[in-house]
Amino acid sequence: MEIKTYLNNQRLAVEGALEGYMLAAGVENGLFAAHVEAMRYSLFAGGKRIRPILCLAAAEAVGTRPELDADLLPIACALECIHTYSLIHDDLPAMDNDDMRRGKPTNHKLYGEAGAILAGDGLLTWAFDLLSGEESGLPPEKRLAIIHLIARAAGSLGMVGGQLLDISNEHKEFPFETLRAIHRSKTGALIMASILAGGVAAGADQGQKEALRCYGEQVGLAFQIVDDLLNATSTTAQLGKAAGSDACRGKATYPAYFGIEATRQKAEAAVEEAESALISFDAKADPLRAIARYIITRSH
Ligand code: GRG
Repeated sequence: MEIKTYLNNQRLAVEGALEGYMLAAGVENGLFAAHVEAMRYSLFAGGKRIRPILCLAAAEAVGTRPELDADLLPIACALECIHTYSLIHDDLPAMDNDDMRRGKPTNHKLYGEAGAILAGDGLLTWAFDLLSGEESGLPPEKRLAIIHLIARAAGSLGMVGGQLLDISNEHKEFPFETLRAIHRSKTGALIMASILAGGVAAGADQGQKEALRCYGEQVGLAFQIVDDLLNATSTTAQLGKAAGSDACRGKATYPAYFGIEATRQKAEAAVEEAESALISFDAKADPLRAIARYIITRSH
């Protein structure tokens, strides 16, 4: 399987669906046009769409029902909306105060702080609109389970809590376990929820859910380790956002604890564990396997 082609096709499917749902919601014009423009600016700014793609790939690994993708796309899109909201808020002056993201000015640089806060709020709320609305044909009990696991992952016990833990520990020394807790909640929780949501939608049994959980844990870890490595070793032009910003902000990172080479080995080990977690799955899990490999070779 050619992973680049697969990722590109899935990305286009997610982007097409996002466009379609936005048009159908009828929010493009009228009184709220400026707000929707700010939401659209970040939503279509060139993200990799890795969370929605993981969601679709996890469902593919578990089941082959042909209409599954159509049922799942609103859920995949909701995950991307939540991720985009988190980046808009993360870039705000009150948080990381970043001017550039994906090679473009950050949301608040164009729409002001209030506009960016509300663009993030709008995306987060729209995500739950998509999860609970008419767009998906999944049965209500599956939808409820998915909404619950995504809400848990995005909220105070997941991404929001992790962000606060991260910010409040800047310029402080703390044990490595705290760094793992920051990563697990700030970055890992939404990645895990994306994978489990796909599994639940496809009707994963207990054993399959457990395997997906192990895979998600390791892929989330690899993703964050690589993010730390890229921040430490790439240029701003390569990243499309400020390189070296972790060190400037006094953020603890894997390279700060272990050095670059040992950090690379840890990323490789996490990917190998992610692959092992899928041992009981057949070839339908090949996209999940390839995504795990892609994560440590990505350049931005
Ligand atoms: C504001 C509640 C709140 C949370 C923010 C996600 C996040 C929490 C902060 C972003 C900081 C950061 C660099 C985290 C490391 C991993 C990460 C989420 C990277 C960005 O995700 P990608 O690489 O981004 O999937 P693209 O641009 O491809 O969408």
